[in-house]
Amino acid sequence: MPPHLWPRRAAAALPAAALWGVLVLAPAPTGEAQPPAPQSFCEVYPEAPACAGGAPPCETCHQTPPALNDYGAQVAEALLPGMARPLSAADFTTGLPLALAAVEGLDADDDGWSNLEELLAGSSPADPGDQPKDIDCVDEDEDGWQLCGYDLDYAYKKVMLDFCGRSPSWVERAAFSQRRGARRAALHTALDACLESDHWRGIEGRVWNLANAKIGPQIAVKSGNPVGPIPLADYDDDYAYFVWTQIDDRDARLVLTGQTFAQARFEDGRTVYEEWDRTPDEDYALRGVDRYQAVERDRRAGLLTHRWFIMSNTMFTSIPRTTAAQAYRAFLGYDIAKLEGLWPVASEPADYDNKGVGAEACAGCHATLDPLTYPFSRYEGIGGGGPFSTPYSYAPNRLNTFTDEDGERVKDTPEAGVLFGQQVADLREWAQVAANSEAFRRATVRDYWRLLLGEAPRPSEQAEFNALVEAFGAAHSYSVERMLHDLIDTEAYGAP
Ligand SMILES: [Ca+2]
Ligand SMILES: [Ca+2]
Repeated sequence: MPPHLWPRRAAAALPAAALWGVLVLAPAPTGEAQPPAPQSFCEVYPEAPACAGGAPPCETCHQTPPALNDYGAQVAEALLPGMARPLSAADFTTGLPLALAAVEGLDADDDGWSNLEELLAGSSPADPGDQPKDIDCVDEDEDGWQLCGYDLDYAYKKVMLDFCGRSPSWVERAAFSQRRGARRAALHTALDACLESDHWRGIEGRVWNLANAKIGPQIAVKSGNPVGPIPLADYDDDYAYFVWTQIDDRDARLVLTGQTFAQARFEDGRTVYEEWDRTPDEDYALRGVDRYQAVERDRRAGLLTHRWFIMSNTMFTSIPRTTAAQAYRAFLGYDIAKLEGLWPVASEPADYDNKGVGAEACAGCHATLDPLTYPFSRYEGIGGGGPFSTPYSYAPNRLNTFTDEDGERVKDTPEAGVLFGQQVADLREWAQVAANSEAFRRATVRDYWRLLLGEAPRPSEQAEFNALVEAFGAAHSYSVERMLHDLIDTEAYGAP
């Protein structure tokens, strides 16, 4: 399958994996979408772009499942004709390859391309508006890059818009186009320049806003400037630190493992980031009680121990499951509430705080979530655990002060926990394991992919996405900027 026949947006926009989940879990009485269909389909057409992500989108055969589209209807008609409906899953699986073969030469959407041509090209056999692109693929003679669906002039405009926040002027576009032979290099020069723009990296710029879901700002309890009515912590520290880890070729793992802080200042027309490091006492003296960072250096773990993160998630709880769940979701891409990233530990949940999490309905998630949470349990939330404690600090014995609320056993809660099946002694180790995980690389690259392409990678884009994820931890040395240089070279980014 020559790549130049792959149309850019063959698959439909629905999140296919999510939809499959629904189908598999909820069998319908008649005329249902068949759970084994995706697998069987991909056994017949392993080279189809729709199968690059493992399972094709439901829209290959369905409108809204279980309703069939025109191609699905042709397949259904050819499937074991004469046999009583509904078919069993076994009959379906046996009959499907023959039925698919029987309709390969037909043209369900009457657009001039046979069903087989469309499946192999990745266009929809049920949508006449979606057709294989038959472009003569030419090498750019100067550097051997295949243009295929990729359009350098288009990519240039997109880079300027995405990273600089403006369209290129007519003069810039003409100058770019005239650099025949050197446009690829010029594209990356433009990216380098735009990565310095405030649109991209400035206060409230695109990278800054990428942290919104991780930080969860609430002005009502913000300290600093501006200040809310109940100032508890300043999330500007968190935003500045996040951006600082994502720019200037820094190692993005610092977002979880770093032991310093950063501040952002607007100066001479642009945002400047500065790393800083002070003891809690020094920071208290400088910035005051409602803003200082209270965790000692050797107990810090990037944003996980920033004051705002602890304040807004741990709040008043002894075993702060919300904090761990947010860290897992925001930085590793797993939402435990959606049963993602489950690595249950056999002896858990031990329910040290007597919350009833061992009940059948809860135990499934809590066997993962509780051991994930223990390393967070030594960091004070709002007000701390007792009259002599320091809020938002590391306090190894803090759980002793929760026995009135949560019972005597809360004191036995270990500080050690388990992340991805791996034992971790404390939050520092938790953060190291997290930052070095495939999940972290995937979640980080996916953040930028979504930011720049507007949605998660499509099935036909999985191969390019996976290559980026792998390179992020290898050739890119965890530099977001180096990863972005590869991202703008993908077909997904540069094909109109
Ligand atoms: Ca067709
Ligand atoms: Ca078509």
